[in-house]
Amino acid sequence: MKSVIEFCGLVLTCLLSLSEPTQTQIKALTPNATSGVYLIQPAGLKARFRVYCEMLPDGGWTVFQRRTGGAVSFSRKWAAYENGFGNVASDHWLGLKKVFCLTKKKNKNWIMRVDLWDFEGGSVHAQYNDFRLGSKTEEFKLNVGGYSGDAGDAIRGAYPGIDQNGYGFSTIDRDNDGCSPCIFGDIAENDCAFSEGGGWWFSRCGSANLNGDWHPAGDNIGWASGVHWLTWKGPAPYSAKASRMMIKSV
Ligand SMILES: [Ca+2]
Repeated sequence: MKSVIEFCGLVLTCLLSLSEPTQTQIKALTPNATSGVYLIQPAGLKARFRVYCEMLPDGGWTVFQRRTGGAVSFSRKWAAYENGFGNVASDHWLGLKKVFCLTKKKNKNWIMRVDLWDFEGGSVHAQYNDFRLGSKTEEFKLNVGGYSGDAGDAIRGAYPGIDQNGYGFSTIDRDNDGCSPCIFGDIAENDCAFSEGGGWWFSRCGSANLNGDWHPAGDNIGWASGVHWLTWKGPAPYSAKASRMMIKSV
C-alpha cells in the first residue's frame, strides 16, 4: 500500500519500513514516528532507497553520513562515494547521487546539520541553511548558506582562504580540490584526498573532513587524516569519536 506523505522532512511515497513492515502506516502517518531505517521514494523519482530517519523534536532528518567506529572504511574511490556504502542503520555514506536527488528541487530549501562527539563525553553541532549539492556534471559541488551552532564553521575554515563552499567533491581518483599545488611549509600538496583521506569537498584543503580515517581513543590527535572539524578543537587535529550529517527540508 502506498501513501504520499511528508516524512523525514521529505515529500515522499512511503513504501514500507524495513524493520517493522506492519508498523508502516502507523509510523508514516503519526507525528511521533520513531527513528529508524525507511525505504523511501522521493516524489518525482523512480528510484527507491533506504535512509535512516532521525526523528528529533525539531522534525525528521534524513541522515547521509554516520561514523561511530572503524568497522566501515571510508577510504574509498569516486564510484563508492557517488553511489554510497556501508549500512544505513549504522556507519555509512548515503551517496552523492541520492543527496543530489533529494536536494535538487529549486523550490525547496534544505538545512544540513553536522553532529560531532568527542572521546571525553562532549558533543557539538553545526547547522547550515540553503544546503544543496550540484549535479554530477558539477562534481556534486557543495552549496551551503548561513552557519549556526557551537562547532564553528569549519566548512568556511579556521583561517581565511580555505573556504570549501562551492567546491566539487574529490576522492583519491578524482581531484576537484583547490590545490595545484598548495604549499604547506616545505610540502607541495596537489591532491588533498591523498593526505586527508576519504572523499570530501576539499579546497586548499580546508578545515572540515568527516570522511577521513577513524582513530580510536587515546590515539586520535595529530593525524593528517581523521574525522576532522578543525574549528572545534585544535590546534593539533582532533579526530572525533563519532559524526553524523543529515538534512531536512524547510
Ligand atoms: Ca588538486
